[in-house]
Amino acid sequence: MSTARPTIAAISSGSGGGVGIVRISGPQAESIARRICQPVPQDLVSHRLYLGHVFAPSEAPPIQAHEANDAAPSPPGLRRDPRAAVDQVLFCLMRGPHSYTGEDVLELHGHGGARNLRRLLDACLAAGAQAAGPGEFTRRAFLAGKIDLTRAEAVATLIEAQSDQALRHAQRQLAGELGQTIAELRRRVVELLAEFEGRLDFPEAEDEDPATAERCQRALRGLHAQVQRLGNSFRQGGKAVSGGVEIAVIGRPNVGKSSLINALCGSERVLVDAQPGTTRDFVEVRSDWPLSPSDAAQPPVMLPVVLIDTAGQHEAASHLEQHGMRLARTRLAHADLLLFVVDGTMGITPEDAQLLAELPADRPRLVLWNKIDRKGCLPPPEDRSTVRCSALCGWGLDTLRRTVAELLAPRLSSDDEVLVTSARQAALLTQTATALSQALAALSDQPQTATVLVAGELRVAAARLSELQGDDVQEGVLDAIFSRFCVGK
Ligand SMILES: Nc1nc2c(ncn2[C@@H]2O[C@H](COP(=O)(O)OP(=O)(O)OP(=O)(O)O)[C@@H](O)[C@H]2O)c(=O)[nH]1
Ligand SMILES: [Mg+2]
Repeated sequence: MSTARPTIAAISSGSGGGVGIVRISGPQAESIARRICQPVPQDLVSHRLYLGHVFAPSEAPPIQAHEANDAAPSPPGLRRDPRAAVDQVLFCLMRGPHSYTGEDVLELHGHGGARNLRRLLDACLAAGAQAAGPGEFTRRAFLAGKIDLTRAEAVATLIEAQSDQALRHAQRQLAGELGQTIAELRRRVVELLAEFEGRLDFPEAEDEDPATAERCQRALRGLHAQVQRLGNSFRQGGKAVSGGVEIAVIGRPNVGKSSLINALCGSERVLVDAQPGTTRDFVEVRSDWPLSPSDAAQPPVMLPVVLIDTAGQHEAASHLEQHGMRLARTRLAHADLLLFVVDGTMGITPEDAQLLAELPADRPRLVLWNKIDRKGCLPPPEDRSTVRCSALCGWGLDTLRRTVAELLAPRLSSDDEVLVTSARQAALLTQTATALSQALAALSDQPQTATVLVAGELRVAAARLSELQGDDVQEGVLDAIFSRFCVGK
């Protein structure tokens, strides 16, 4: 009995466009082609485009059961009327393993348009295919060993890319750069592990040569530093590159936080009112900021940002406001940059000073001296971290954008480095770094007796790196990763 996976089908092209693609993958791909496409030559050549018509299988002349190996040619002389066709298509069969999924893959290139593509897909489903789930083609490519998990994740990053920089990083991951770095790190961990396990097997032969201990320590230190740097690259740039820079706008009620967000987006996205306490929930607004001046020859480089409007922070808050303030504080703990808004007519009040002191110290921040259009606005302190602006009149916003870009420049100019762009990868690298640092600590404390401990930690480190590549990874983890994908990818 065959244990082959079902044949799956989905619309694989995005919305719009003159041409759309329906993709079918699995053992029945060829027999489905023979059931619904006409004409299909008997000696159908792999990876070659053919012109033909697709018919719903119910309109097909009688055809035998469509098991994997009974790909019968369409009977000659029984040509169907093209006027009854679903669509005229170019179709291509890519026989496994030389295909995206490693299985037989059939692609139907039909006319674009959601309705037409849906009918093409229906013909495939009626001919025996099952509707594919999100990311199921890429999941099959991973399970067939065509790509490792870092490359599968790069496919999702590529599709979600909001900037040229994100696209470049995704392409590099897709080419296997991160996978190769991880494989090399794992090779070095396993090499060290073999050395320590050898000592476990032959304790009498334990090498107490101080030069050997020093060499192992040096190797561990080097590995730890590299893993840590790679793990940190997510916070320092990968997150910004893949999802956009998160900027939290905070301050007391009524200082103009929501007005500033609207001014920066150029449209009314959040509520503004003269009454304090207007914003209760945090609100996320996506926007694209030009990073470089545009000229006629070249479009500007755009930085995708997520502006986060938050509830005004103040002492005498109602129960509901306090809830909003708590939510705001939780959200700003994950932001890449903090914009603290001050009402320039009041200057830095004692409450402002306290709020400023309570902000996470490790996050870049700017103070926005707002409402400078108003009479009696106080002079701001003369420092580079204060920007004067008027959300109402739009003054100072270009300076603000420029200053933000300068502050984030170190994170955004890391085109040459391999970056980690998923939280899963970053978490596994952090766990690897922890295991390596514990191995290092054990080796430094008791160089003669640490063998068991060091071997144990190295085993953990090797396992985490394997997980990163996708070995021994649990179904649930795969489900979570591929649920990010769209259907058809
Ligand atoms: N003159 C002047 N008024 C401003 C400026 N920015 C905001 N305002 C006004 O200040 C009031 C409060 O603005 P909001 O943007 O709602 O302030 P907020 O900080 O979001 O307030 P909460 O949501 O209540 O915390 C509104 O009446 C705005 O029109 C500015 O630059 N100049
Ligand atoms: Mg507000």
